[in-house]
Amino acid sequence: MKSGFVSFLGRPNAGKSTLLNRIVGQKLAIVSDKPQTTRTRVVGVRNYEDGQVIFVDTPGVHKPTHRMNVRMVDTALDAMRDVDVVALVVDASVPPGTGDRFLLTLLKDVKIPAILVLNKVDLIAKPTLLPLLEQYRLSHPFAEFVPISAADGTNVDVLERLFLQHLPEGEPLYPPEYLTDQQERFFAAEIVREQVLQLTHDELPFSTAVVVDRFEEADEHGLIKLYCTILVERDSQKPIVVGRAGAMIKQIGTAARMELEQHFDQRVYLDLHVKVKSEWRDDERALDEIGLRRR
Ligand SMILES: Nc1nc2c(ncn2[C@@H]2O[C@H](COP(=O)(O)OP(=O)(O)OP(=O)(O)O)[C@@H](O)[C@H]2O)c(=O)[nH]1
Ligand SMILES: [Mg+2]
Repeated sequence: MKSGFVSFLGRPNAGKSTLLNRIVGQKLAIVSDKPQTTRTRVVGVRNYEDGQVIFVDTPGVHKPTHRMNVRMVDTALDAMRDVDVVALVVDASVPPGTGDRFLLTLLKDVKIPAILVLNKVDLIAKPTLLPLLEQYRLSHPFAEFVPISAADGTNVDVLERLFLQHLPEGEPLYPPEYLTDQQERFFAAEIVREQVLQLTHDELPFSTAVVVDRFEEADEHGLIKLYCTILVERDSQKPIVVGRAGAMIKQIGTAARMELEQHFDQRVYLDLHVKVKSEWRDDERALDEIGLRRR
């Protein structure tokens, strides 16, 4: 038997969370087409006949502009320690840049096997793949190079076999039914935030957060009651999230409720509020409150 930890490292938007969800077969991490979607580490366990892998999804590494971003990047970098394999997930559909070079320098200090995952190959023409692989081959002694599509699943099974190969021998660390260490409150807040990300634009995706104020377990009618606050940074942002005559907040609420009901397999009553909390991205207490890890 093999067992151990594999962490995903990469730039924002590379597809790390999509890959985690694909591998564990459940939506543990929210996904969006905007960068910096994941803000904390998300763990997912997958059991195989011959082993158990604990996958660690992390926030995309970027230049921090606020305390929030410092915490996000610290979380990603910390996840390279105390794991057995690190997978550098790269978006093959965009040309490598300074962010990629920064990640490669970080890998220099890493003693564990590093696997290069070239994601989104469904978006690129085959001939562009080889030169890209060659470029990465010259840049770091990766243990493996695996082109995949996390979106359509291409080659993901091959990648999973390679992860197992590079893990140490060992008995499973968690019982077979164990999936994640994330709490239900986390999923509730993230599912709401995913809709905010999907339905808003410009600065809003970056400057909003969701706090669960109250989470009432299902009552005798099987109804979960959830009271959440959407934080924004400026007075001018509140009317955007609320929308004309409340149209936007209604849309966010309806879409989130449907997702929540699917997630909890229960009926959900969702109450959303929008609150201005200026500079919350630089407010350590606010960051604690929304559950961002402190180093
Ligand atoms: N076409 C295509 N799109 C993908 C693939 N994998 C992910 N995406 C899309 O890329 C976007 C970013 O995906 P995420 O999984 O949120 O990326 P991430 O690396 O977790 O991003 P951060 O959390 O911001 O670091 C989403 O719109 C995904 O649907 C893929 O293999 N092919
Ligand atoms: Mg992510």
